[in-house]
Amino acid sequence: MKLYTAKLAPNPRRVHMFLAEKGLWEKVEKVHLDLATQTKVPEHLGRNPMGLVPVLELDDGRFLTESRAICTYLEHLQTEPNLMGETPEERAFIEMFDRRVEWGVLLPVANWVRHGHPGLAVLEKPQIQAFADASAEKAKVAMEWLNADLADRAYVAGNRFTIADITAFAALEFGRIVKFKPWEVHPNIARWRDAVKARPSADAGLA
Ligand SMILES: N[C@@H](CCC(=O)N[C@@H](CS)C(=O)NCC(=O)O)C(=O)O
Repeated sequence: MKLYTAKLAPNPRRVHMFLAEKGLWEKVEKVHLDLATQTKVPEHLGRNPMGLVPVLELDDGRFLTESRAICTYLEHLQTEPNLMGETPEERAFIEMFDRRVEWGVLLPVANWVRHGHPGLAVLEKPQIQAFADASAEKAKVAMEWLNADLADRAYVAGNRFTIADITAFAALEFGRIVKFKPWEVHPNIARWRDAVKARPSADAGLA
């Protein structure tokens, strides 16, 4: 398998962490693309018509896109450690929390960074500062419910580490580009982030 990916970008980072947690990091060849110059070219559009990463090329030559779909595939390929739920109920709740942080945290943080940071102007045309500002507000509001959710459990989806923690962590790490550091004001987020950051998978793909 071959992963078309990029350093520092949040969706690739979700897959990097997932691979590392599964012990599959070394088994997948990584091809790092420059997001400014190598994703909207015919070669990559042939892999993903949206011109985005990550893309997992399977051994039969098919291209799998969408971070969560890639993770679902990897979860079935390598069942331990389980990151997406064992029972129907657990699977559904983990998916609920994962989608909640994907749409409620990652999306506003990504829009804040992409529309607000000059370094991302090459990817986001036009960059709209008002949208960055509105997204920043949404991200800050999201931290209120995330911090409250984490008051009575260790991790985003319950008392064990799951894909939902990977998504939330990747989102907050990306937010550091705009100096978003909610762990400095939200104690439960701080405690949770320390625990996730201490996992070896947190550094996967950064070197
Ligand atoms: N829904 C997709 C989103 C993928 C995505 O937005 N990838 C970004 C990096 S985080 C990208 O390739 N950006 C390049 C660009 O915007 O041109 C997923 O979950 O994988």
